Amino acid sequence: MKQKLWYKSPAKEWNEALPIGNGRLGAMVYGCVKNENIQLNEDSIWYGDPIDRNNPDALSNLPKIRKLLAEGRIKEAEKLAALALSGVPESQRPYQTLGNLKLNFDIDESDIRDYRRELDIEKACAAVKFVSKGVKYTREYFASAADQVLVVRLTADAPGRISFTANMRRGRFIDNSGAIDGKTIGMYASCGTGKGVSFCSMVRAVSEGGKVNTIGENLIVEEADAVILLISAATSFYHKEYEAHCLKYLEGAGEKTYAGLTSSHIEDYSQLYQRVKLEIPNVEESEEIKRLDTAERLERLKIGKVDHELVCLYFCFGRYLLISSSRPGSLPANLQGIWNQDMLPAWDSKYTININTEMNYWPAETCNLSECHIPLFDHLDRMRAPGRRTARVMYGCSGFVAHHNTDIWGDTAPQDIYIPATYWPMGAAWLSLHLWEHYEFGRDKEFLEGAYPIMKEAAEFFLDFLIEDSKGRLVTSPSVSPENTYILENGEKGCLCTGPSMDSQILYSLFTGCMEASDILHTDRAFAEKLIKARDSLPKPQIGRYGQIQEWSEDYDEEEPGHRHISHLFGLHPGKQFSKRKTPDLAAAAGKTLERRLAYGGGHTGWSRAWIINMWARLKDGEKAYENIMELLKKSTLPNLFDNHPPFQIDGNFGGTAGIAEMLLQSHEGGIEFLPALPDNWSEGRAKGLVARGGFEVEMEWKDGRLSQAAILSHCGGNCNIFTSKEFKVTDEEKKVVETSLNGEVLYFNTLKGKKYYISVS
Ligand code: FUC
Repeated sequence: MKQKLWYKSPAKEWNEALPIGNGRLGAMVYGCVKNENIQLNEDSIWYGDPIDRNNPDALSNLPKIRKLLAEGRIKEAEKLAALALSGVPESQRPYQTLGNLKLNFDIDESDIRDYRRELDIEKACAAVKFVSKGVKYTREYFASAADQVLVVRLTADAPGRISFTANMRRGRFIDNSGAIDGKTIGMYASCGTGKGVSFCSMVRAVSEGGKVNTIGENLIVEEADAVILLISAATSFYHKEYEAHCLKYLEGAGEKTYAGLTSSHIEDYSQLYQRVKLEIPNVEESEEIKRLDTAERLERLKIGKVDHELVCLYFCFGRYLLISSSRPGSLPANLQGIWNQDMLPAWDSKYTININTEMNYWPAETCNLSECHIPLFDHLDRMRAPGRRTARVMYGCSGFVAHHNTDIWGDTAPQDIYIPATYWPMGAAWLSLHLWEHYEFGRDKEFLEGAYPIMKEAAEFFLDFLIEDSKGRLVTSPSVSPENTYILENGEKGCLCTGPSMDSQILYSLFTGCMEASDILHTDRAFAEKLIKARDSLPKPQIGRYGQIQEWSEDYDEEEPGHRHISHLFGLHPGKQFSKRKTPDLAAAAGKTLERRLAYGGGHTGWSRAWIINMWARLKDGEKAYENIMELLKKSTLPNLFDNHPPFQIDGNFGGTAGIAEMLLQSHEGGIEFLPALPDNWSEGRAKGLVARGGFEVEMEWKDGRLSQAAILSHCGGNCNIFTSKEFKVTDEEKKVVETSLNGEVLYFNTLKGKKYYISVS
């Protein structure tokens, strides 16, 4: 199957439009014949200034809240927390649309034939083709990271047929718009006062033949043979002289031919995209299926038809979206990546860091896009100064802390006044684990040297913040188990609590990561000793009365047993505290937990379903992982393959892609495991470029549900461990047999940096 999303008609609404992006700039292409709409985004266009929202009354009330919790006076504790811990004001800043580029074509719509709209994810290029009155029109759209512009090329196979008026729209939220020069229009806006972001966006027409001029705020092209539109945007977030930058992008791109723009774009994009391939062929290759467009294929899958190729396309689309929304130097992918048409989007299209932002980055390492992970680290660094202040002002602690959301300014104070979510102090700790993940996959010591101080600072907060509970355990207080509610034996309900399981599991991972990092860097022994002690005193995972992993420190019932958050299985995924090999009892309890959540309707949002796929994969249950991929596609996927929370939220795309990778390759238990959760009906296939911890890039083929051959490219050298019950023969690039040893179920051999090793299965 070609790696294309394609459709037989223009998008009727935003959820059908096609996303393009270069990390910073994004667009949704509708593909309308006469009145084309290109909705634009720039990742730093957010409303409002950075503000210090730390509640000045937090610290003095903290002991009271803790005491009330310890005494079981939940409602009183929650009431006081809402008053004393909530941010002032309660909300961070929203991400906003840049606006829309409207192209009104002088074209007869009455006789359109052969319409096709597509997004080629191998080239990161959208296209619209149709015939009107015998003339064939082609429109191409891409977002170039190489040239920092959006490019639209309009052609026809007869001369003088391209005539249109272009203008930019942003409702009432605009300061100024008009001509910049005879072939360029611009729009200026400011998103708040003081230190808030100001920006401008410009559109230039470069035509072959015909005439280009401007009238008012309109760019007018008449009877051209072909036109290139260059669209740029720049903001004060990135550049003080943003207007000059906006123009500079246009000038730079304008010096290139279309072929030059295209080739630098494709070269840059391919360098990331082409690293990974996944093929799982459909057993029945029917002609009928090839005639179906992407939306029709999705509908066909919804009625229970098998379509492995569509699953592969979905997987690749997740990688496409990450490359398009998160590039070194850009902001991290937010709740909608970069694609948002609203001024006040759902959940502000911010960074929700009690699952969603982390999920966005689950495919980064395993799916060979480690560079795309970098914006998250930059942002975490941005959160440090505000997080230190929050730690000190709210809790009187050292280190840095964040709650369940952050925004463009790295705001760390609590968001909303919503007890199930707001007062959760684990955001920075969880995000810091991504630094450690990045190191584990890439083994870049220099990176770790820069990352360790951030991990350490996140851990330091908890050495101060943790308190001893009545059983002598070190627990977080106050906190919540995102975003569930527990029921006490007397029927009272609550959210605020001490020591929810997720917190201890995150801290277990963070402390372990810090200790290992300090070992690798030969630094900070004394601090590591403190962490060992603290880690030993954290509550251990407990199995509750349903055989499940306990969500709270007591075996409470949940108000919503099918809740979308499955926070207490953090230790299964993305953590590695529970595993079938090392902690079979906890793994079995994790399975029970999932079954119970699902029996009560869990997985009802896209991201929740995606998490479940990853969890079943970690439990090596290919069938259940596959069932949940089907549910994700059937219930939570829009016609343009965007994940549907609802509304559109990109985490499910990224979590789904990561889940598919997790079914095919795992490496979190100290070795590589090929095909750990292969469902029966993926009996044959091929995957190239997935990455295992230790810097091993893997190529593999399987037949009849079993690995048939594999190759491992060692990026860092060192020992390669493989879990296997089979005899593997390993040869090097010169076809020489490599000496291997077997230790229980682990086969290991030494690798040299940059060398490839071939595995044949007997
Ligand atoms: C969390 C989730 C919601 C949603 C929001 C952005 O609060 O519980 O489902 O994903 O983040």
